Amino acid sequence: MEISNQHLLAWVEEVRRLCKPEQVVMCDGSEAERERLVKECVSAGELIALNQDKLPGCYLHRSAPHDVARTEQLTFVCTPTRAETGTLANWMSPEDARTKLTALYDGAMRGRVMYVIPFLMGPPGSTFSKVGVEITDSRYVVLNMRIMTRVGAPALQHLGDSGDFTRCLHSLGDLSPERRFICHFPQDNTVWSVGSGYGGNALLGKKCMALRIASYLGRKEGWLAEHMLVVGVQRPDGKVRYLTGAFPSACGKTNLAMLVPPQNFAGWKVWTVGDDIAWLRPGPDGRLWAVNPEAGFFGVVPGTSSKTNPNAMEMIRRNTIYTNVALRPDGTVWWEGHDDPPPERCLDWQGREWTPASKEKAAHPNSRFTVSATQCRSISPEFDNPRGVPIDAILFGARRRDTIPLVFEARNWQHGTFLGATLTSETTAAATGAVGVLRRDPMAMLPFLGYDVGDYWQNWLDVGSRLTRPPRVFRVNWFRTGPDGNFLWPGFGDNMRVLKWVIDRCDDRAAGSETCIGTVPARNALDRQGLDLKDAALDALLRVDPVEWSQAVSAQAEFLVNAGDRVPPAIRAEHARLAARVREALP
Ligand code: SAT
Ligand code: MN
Repeated sequence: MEISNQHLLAWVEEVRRLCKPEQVVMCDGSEAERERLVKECVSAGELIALNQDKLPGCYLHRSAPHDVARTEQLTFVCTPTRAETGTLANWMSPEDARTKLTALYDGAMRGRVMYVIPFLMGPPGSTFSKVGVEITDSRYVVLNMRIMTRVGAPALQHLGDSGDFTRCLHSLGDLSPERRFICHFPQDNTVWSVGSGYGGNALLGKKCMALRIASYLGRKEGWLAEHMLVVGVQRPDGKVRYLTGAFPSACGKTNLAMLVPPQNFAGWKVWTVGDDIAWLRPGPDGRLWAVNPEAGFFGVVPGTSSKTNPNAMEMIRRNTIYTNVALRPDGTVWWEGHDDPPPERCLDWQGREWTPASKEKAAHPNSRFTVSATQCRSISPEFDNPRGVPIDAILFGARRRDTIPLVFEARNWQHGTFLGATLTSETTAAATGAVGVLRRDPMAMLPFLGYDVGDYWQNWLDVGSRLTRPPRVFRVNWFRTGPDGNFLWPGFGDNMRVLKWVIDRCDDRAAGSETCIGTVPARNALDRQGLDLKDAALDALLRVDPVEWSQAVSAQAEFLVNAGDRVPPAIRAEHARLAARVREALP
């Protein structure tokens, strides 16, 4: 492909001299390119062709066994001063990072092909959209980026002669965690990643650019880059309201984004705009507008079934790259939670013989599908709209077995910002490390912050102050458990019942009950038709226990200290107000 942008060409030349590849290939996003790369990957063993009758266009990739999730401890924000990165993200000085990584990149592509991928994040022709260019020595990365972003002409057209693009450099290196670094240079609009071929570490348009770098750009330019799904909820009268939801990785964003309402919700429909990332800007009308910068879905596979996500099951039957799932003898794939029972025998995610008697899981808990958004039958007609969609409600959700009710509403934007700021969740397999550990995850952005968290909260407040019709803000929790340890709420399609209450609140037609933490649904305001949920279970789901909450308030105080000295006074004030209300509610 002919590229005439001098800034781009100069950077490619600079990287070529450093990495010393045998060949440089400019990616154009064409079908011919895809076919060529797939063929090469299959003969090199980087992809396994699946049963093309049953799963047309589908392939399986097995990653290195120690390279299966984001490695947060090896991810750095490299600002000139430590204070700009703040206390919650890992900091490395730009000089140290450049020195360390330059040594690792030096000659790293010897004898290999260096691919140059111009990509656009966001719809073509949108003022929201941003161009990135990823240089990589991984064909798997090229194939995934082609699905997850708009590659080639849309990016080059958007860029024109400008040098305004995110420079994303990636090399597999030797895949060793000892020599793995994911470094962000927000001031230079640059990402350097080496030593991993896994999703969020290697597909640099996603978390690295669209969240860490974009959050920094958003602060400079007055908008928000968030770890959020975006959906349109259509009422039986045809009116669609849009909402976003911030949840940590592997807490069900993809399932919620593709939700199919239960039987008795005739006329209701959920439209998918995005399942992972939202870019949000105040519009001239005083509302908050959102686009999904991505073009595909990189979803968690285990647990995906016709019950939990029928739209996804249909979507991943063709043209899908599977990473780290199990392979059945007939060339189809399987995972824990699949519709089919465990196969008598198969190959696990590492290619080893597996039977139901095996101790380990067949699919890795963080195995993934990569698939184009165009294949999703619930994709919103507004998906590509350069204007974005107007947001009426924002949900903050996380995994919490106690304390947090199924849903409650914030008093206003500032209180809503506080709810997001103090989000706490149990960790999942999406990052390496222990699973099920409670940690603070402000706005579900802990692993993706591109600058100091106090400044980040201030940007939320500043954006809010420019909205004359701000979205309402809600906290949701599908994961509360009863005394037996089982989930109290069925989740999945039944989450529609919560969405309906949220939408009805936006229309001022759902009853709420005031508590010390916010407004929970009035007992009969939550639609339980067709659901076998006893009053006692509903009460347990909606219960606000002041004793539990006074512990939560103390833990929040500690966290607000750890968050550093740039925490906005408005956030501290919300905390003080909550503390006072909880104290009053104590028996
Ligand atoms: O691997 S990714 O970071 O892209 C997915 C996730 O953890 O949310
Ligand atoms: Mn995510």
